[in-house]
Amino acid sequence: MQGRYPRHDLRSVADLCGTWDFVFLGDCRPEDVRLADIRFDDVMAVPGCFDATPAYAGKRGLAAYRTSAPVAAGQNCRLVLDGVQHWGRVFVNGRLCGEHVGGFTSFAVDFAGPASERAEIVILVDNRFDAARCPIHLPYYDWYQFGGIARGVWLHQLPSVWIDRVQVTTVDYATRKVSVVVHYGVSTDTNDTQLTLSLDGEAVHSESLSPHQGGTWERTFTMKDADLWSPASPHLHSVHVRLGEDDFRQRFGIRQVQVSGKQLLMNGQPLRLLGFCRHEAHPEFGMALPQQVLISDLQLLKDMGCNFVRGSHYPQDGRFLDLCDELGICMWCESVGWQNTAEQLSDARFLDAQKLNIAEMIAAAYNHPSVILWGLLNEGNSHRPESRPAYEELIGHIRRCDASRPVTFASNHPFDDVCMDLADVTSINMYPGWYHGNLQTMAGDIDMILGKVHERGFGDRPVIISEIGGAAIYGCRDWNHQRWTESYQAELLETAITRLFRDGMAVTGIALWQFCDIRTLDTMESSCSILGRPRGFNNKGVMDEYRRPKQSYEVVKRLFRQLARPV
Ligand code: ADA
Repeated sequence: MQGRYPRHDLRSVADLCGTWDFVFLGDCRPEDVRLADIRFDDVMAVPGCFDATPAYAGKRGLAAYRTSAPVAAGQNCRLVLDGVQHWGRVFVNGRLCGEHVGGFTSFAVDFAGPASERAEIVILVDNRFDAARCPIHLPYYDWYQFGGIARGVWLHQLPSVWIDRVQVTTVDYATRKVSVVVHYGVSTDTNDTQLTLSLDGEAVHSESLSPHQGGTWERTFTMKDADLWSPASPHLHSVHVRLGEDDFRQRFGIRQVQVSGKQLLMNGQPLRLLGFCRHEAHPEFGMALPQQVLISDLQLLKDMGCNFVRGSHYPQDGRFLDLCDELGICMWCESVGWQNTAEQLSDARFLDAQKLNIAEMIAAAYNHPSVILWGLLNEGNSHRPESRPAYEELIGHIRRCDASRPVTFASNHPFDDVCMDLADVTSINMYPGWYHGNLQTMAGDIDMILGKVHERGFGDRPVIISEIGGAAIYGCRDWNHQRWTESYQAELLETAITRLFRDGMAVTGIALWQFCDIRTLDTMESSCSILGRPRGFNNKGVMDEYRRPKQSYEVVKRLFRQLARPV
């Protein structure tokens, strides 16, 4: 991912975003496609979701995209694709170079530079549901899974020794000690390759390496007097590494997130997280949000006094994380998942796809100081003992990829969860006043659910209410003040926030469900069938899908701003 600041001064990187050739091949298997027979008859925006355009609205099937780019003949090349929804196969000059499962993570495809000076790139993209091919995108999930090359595409030309990524970890915020790990690759043995490193523009280290194969280089540095990152003062720093002919710039923040008893601490200070669950969705753009929408979403979050976003239910765009780093919004990043069953959690293919998704999510988001929590398996079957091995395996996998952040999962089983002890932070989804009870019984239901969490011993650490909310149809106002009206939703959210943050409740955070309305699936075979989703939308946003405010917007804003004030 190129990101919001220049990653490379030396390496040649071409941005391939723009207009690509396109054809919708429909109901055809990728294995049956002969590249030479593809007749491109249309064009499509990259990044973009083809089924968010009126011409292909609602279509599921195979599509082909094509572009071409200049390359230096014979040079090693790397194509970086930040998100192909939700399965992709990449060809360069007619040769198969790689494929990828899962739509929300960046992947790279390497190829030796062609003899010619142009690379023709063709990508087959499939947005159909096929659990065998793509086990982590299942048809019953409660959001519309758009298709297309939904995030950026970049063509890198690599020298014979190159830097894959640079990871910066705060070892000790008090002394400003950070560790820098450089992951590098080698195509030709090289002696005496110079590595130089600067921090915030100042050269701090230089040495000679003889890399014969890919590996890692690591060293710690103390950045005396450097500013720390926090939501209130989101200071950022940068490391620039030069290795032979290649270079890499990485932005980072100095901050540590720790669990201490019932508190979540950042740099020793307790955090109170106030925010929303957010899908990356817009009726006109699908899941390929233009920069302007990312920025305006953050403006709205800030306006409401939020300092927290739960990225439901998949890794969010790196450009959004860049903005969170700059604006001081804390992020919960989670891998793709939704109400996965014990049977799915026992399936090796599903687990392998989850592990890949988790590893890619963490590699891409590792350096973002805004990311404070890793999440997984939203509302999985964590109440069934058969699911426990999967939770153990996947949580262990997260910790092996990154031991520096706490791990959590949103559970909808506060009474009978059997995996909760595996997490560092207890996170509970609940819908009092919406799926059960009413506005009068709601406060009592919240107390009862939280009481149960404490009784079962899961309140001895930070507790986040990772979903709570109710739906309102934008513009629906009625004297009866019943479900689906804006006033019912506004009162429901007011009750939820005031009850959860009244003295003595001691929750660490809240992620209201949800930021804005989102298109969802059209099915009867799901816990969230179309009959409970008027217009085909999940209408629990405090804004509609075009970010027009409902009555609850001002309510949340008033309450969050009060709660955000230092006590
Ligand atoms: C669940 C789920 C959300 C959404 C919500 C709802 O808690 O995690 O994705 O489906 O319910 O609106 O019912």
